[in-house]
Amino acid sequence: MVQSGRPAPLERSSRRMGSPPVVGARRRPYPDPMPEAGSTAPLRDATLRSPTTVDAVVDMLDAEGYAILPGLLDPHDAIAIRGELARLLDGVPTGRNSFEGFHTRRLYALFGKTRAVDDLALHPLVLDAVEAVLGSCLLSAPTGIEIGPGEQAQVLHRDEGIYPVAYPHPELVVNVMWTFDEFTEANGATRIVPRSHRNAMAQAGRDTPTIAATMPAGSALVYLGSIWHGGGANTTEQARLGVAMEYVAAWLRPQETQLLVVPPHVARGLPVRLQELLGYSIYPPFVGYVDGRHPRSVLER
Ligand SMILES: O=C(O)CCC(=O)C(=O)O
Repeated sequence: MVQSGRPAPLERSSRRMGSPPVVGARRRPYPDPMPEAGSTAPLRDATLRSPTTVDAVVDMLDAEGYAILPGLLDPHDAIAIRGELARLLDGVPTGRNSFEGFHTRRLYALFGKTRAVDDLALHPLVLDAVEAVLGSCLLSAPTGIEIGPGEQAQVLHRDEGIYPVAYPHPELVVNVMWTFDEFTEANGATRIVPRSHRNAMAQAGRDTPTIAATMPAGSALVYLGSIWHGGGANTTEQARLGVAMEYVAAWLRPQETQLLVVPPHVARGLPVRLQELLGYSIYPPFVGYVDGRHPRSVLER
């Protein structure tokens, strides 16, 4: 343990932490640019049907910036999770600004409110793909997002845009939108600007062509934090429910402070890997220590 000065490297991670990200390292030249305003070039279908592999997901993220994994959840599980999210959303107000969405309800602090989404965060295919891109990662902003009828399209943005890290840089953020309704063009499926991660200087605006990430309930849309995207407009009479499970490279600060969302007395009972993703972990050699010790020691008190 720490004797004096800086703490010694801290062991006891269930995984090798700090492994280098691979997407930047293996990015190949790719002929198709991001679609510009007025472009009529056909867009590639980024859907990967089951069974698929981590490599296939990572290759699709590298090429297009996103991948759609339809029907990843057992339909009964998806219905049960949907029911729990609906219960939690009862009484939640709509957004405070156009980014949150004046007709959209958001469930923040998800892991402090329910255990229904623990398995989503730990889904082996998805988490392995996320880690292949980011290396060690943390949960950053897991949020239930219910886009209600009448919502306008959200402004296109990059999730990594909140971090003042100069380009070029490795991928900082990967987001996973889990769907609990069918996502359609009409009900506000997430809009994506394919391949926009390949042009650091790209700016997307109202005229930039987007695709709608359409998929059935129980699917996952995995997308890089460097891809331009936004929630779609909902022109239907029904709300569209998803959970955005956002991960960030473990050397950056998560958007929402998960260590406060999930205090030690709650974290103590969770799977070790989930504890680590919530911040009870070390980025080598010692980023994240508590009183000179591994943060998990707090759970053992
Ligand atoms: O709800 C969606 O489809 C995407 C929302 C989003 O990108 C955001 O709120 O940052």
